[in-house]
Amino acid sequence: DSTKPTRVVREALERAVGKVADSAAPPAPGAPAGAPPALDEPTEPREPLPPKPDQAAPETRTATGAETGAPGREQQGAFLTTSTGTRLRDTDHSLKAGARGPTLLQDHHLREKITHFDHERIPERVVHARGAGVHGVFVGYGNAEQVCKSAFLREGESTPVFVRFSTVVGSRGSADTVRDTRGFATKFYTSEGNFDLVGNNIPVFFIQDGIKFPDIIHAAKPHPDREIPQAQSAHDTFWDFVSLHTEATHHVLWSMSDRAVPRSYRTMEGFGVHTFRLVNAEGATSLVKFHWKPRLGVHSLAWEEAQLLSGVDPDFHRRDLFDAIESGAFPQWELGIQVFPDTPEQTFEGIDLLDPTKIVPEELAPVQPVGVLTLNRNTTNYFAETEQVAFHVGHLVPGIDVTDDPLLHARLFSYIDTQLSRLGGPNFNQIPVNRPHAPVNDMLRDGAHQHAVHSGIAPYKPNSLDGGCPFHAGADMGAYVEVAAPVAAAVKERKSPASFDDHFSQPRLFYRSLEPVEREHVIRAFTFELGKCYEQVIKERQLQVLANVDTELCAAVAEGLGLPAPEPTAALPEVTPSPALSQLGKRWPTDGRAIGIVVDATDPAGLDGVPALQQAITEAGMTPLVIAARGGTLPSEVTAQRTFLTARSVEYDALLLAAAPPPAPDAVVRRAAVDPRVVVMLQEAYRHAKAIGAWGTAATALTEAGIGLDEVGVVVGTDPAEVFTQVRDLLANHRVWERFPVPTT
Ligand code: HDE
Repeated sequence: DSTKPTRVVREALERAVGKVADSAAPPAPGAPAGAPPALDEPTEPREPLPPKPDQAAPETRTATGAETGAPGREQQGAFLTTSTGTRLRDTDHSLKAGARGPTLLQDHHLREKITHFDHERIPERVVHARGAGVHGVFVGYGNAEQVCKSAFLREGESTPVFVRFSTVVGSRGSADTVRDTRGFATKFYTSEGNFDLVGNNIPVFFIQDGIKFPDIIHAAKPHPDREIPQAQSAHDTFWDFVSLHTEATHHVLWSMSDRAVPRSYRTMEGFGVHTFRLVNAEGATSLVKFHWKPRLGVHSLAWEEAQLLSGVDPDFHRRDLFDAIESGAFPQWELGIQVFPDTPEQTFEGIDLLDPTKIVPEELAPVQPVGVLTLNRNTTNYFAETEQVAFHVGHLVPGIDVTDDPLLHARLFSYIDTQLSRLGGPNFNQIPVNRPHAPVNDMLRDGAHQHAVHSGIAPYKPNSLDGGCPFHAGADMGAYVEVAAPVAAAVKERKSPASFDDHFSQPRLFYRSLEPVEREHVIRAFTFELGKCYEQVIKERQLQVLANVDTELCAAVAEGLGLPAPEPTAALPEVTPSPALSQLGKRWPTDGRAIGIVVDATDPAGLDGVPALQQAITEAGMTPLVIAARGGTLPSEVTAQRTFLTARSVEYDALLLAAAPPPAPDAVVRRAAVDPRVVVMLQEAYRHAKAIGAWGTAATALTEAGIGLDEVGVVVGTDPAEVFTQVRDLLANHRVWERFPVPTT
C-alpha cells in the first residue's frame, strides 16, 4: 500500500514519538486500491457583480470626509492597473515559459502582486486588538463654557468624530462577546486640532501606576507556553496576578459583573477613567471625570448568552453596531462631566482624584451632560480606518489638560510609541483617518511613509529664510498652553501616596450598590472563572481577597468552589450604596432591539397577521426577523430571514410565536410536533429571562418547551398586536429579571 509510511519512516517515527500514523487521506469510495485520494469539486464560476459607483468616479475625500485637495489612493478609473497606473491585460496567469513551463522571474506584475500581499498585515494592537470603528458627529450644548474653553463644547458646534469600540485581551479575530473590559475611544476632529478621549466601559483600572501595565497584560493574555485560553480571564495567570495585586480588586469586581458582557456597544457607558483638568476662557481650572451615557441605557447579555454567541456569531457586537447604523437607528450618547474643585489636595469627599482605581459616586457629584454624540456612518474600509486609527491620550486641545495620575502619565508615553511599530513609522497622523481637520503646519519632516510634499527650506525655528514661518500662536490666538499647576517640592522616589493603599472600600461599595440579581451574576462569574483555574492556592488566595470585600460574596463563591470561606483580615468598611451603579430599576427606549418571530411555514392562517406585525415592530424602531423551517418566501408574502438551522435564541431580545387563531373550544387541535430546535430556542430565551409572546395555537409550543403559560414575562393572547405591545413593555426593563435566582446566603 503506497499510502503507508515506509519502513524507514516508521522506524524513525517510532524512535521519535513511539507511535506511527496509519495512512494519509483515504482513497475515494469505490476507487481501486492504491488510487490517489478524492479531491473536492472546484467551485462553479459566477457572473461578476456590476461595478460599484466609486469604481466609476475617483473619490477625492479622505476617509473622515475632509477635502484633502489631492486624490487619495482609492480605486480610480475602470481598468485594472499596476500600482504605478499601467493598465493590465491579464491578472489570472503568471508569465511562464510555455503554458506548462516554469514561471519567469521577469513577471513584474506577479512579483508586485505577491509582494504586496505578503505585507498586507500589520502587527495587531498589543491590547484592544479586536475592535469596531464608525464615524459620527458630536454637538456641544454650550453649558460647559463655564469650565472649559474648548471649541467643540460650544453651543451647537458640530464636530466630526471617529469612535472605535474594542475588547482588551483577545486577538484581532477573537469573539466579540467574551467577558472583558470594552474600549471606548473617540477621536474628535475639532477646529482646534484632534482631541482623543481614550476611555473604557469600566470607570476604574486594574493598576494605579502605568509601570504595572505589562504585568497585568502578561497575566491576562493567554499562557505563553500554549497560547491558551484566547480572550479569557478565566485562567490561572490572571487570577494569580490579581489575587496578589489587590489594587486590581475594584476593576475585577466590575469585570465579574454584567458590565463585562454588554448587550451591544450601543448599550454601554463610557468613562475617561482618569481625572482631567479643564480650563475656561478666564484661565480658571476644574478637575473633571468624563462619562458617556448611552441613550438606550446600559444593558448586558446573560453569561450563557455571551458564551453561546461566541460560537453562534463571534461578530455579534460589530454586526449589531453596523446594522443599527445601516438601518438609520443611529446610536447616541451624551458626554457628561463630573466637576470637582481644583484644590491642592486633588481629592473630593475624601476620594483621591489621582487614583484610577476609584470612582466618585454620581450621588456625590452628578454627571452633567455637555454634548451629544451620534454615530451615523459605517466605515468604507475596515483596514484603512479602524485598523489604522491611532488614538493617543496626549492628543489634547486648548481647554483640556492632564493631571498627575501616574497611570495617565505612562499612557502619555505609550500611545505614540506603540504606533511606531504598529503603523511602521512616525507619520501615522498623515493616514486619512488620523488627519486633523484643523490646519497642520508642524515642522515634522521626512520619515517612513511621508505623504506630504513640504515646501520651504526652513523647517526649524527661529528662521528668517522662510520668513519666520510658521509662527507661534500665543494663548489669545488659540494656542495650547499647559496649566501652570504647582508641583509639590519632592524627592525622587518609587512610591505611591498612602491614599492609594485602600483597595477594598470601593469594590465593596460597587458590590453593595448592585441589586440582588446582579450580585448573583457577580457570584456566578467569580465561581465560573475560579472554577477554570487549576491551582488550588490561587482560588484560596482570591477567596481571601473576596472575604475582605464582602462576606456574602465570599461565602457564595467558596460554596460553589467547594472550599471553606476565609475570615476577613480587617473590619469591612461601612459603605453608602450608589444606586447609579446598578443597571436595574430603570426603563429605557427599545430602539434597535431584535424581535424573532417564529412561524409555521405550513400554516397560512397563522402567517396572515405577520406582515402587519412586522410593520408594527419596524415602526417601533425595532428589527423583526422571521424564523421558519425553510428560507425564501412563505405564504402571505412573508419572507423568512432565518431558518431553524441558522437561528439561535441569543440573536433576539424577545421571541414571538405566530400561529392561526385558536380553533373553536371543542375542536380537536392537530398540530405537527414542534420542531426540537424551536423548543431549544424557547427554553434558552426563557432561561435568559427574555420576554416571550405567543398567540393562537402557538401556545402549544410553549407547553412543549415546559414553559407555563402564566409565568412572568410570558404573554399569551389572541391578537398579535396586543401581544407585541405587552412584550415591548417588558423589553423596556431589558429582561424579565424575576426569572433569575438571587443570592440565598
Ligand atoms: Fe490603553 N493602550 N494603556 N488604556 N487603551 C492601547 O494603544 C496603555 C489604559 C485604551 O481603539 C494601545 O494604539 C498603557 C487605560 C483603549 O485604538 C497601547 C496603559 C484605559 C485602547 C496602550 C493603558 C485604556 C487602548 C494599544 C497603562 C482606559 C484602544 C494600541 C499606563 C482609560 C484604542 C494603541 C483603539 C490601546 C497602552 C491603560 C484604554 C499599547 C501603557 C487606563 C480604549 O498604547
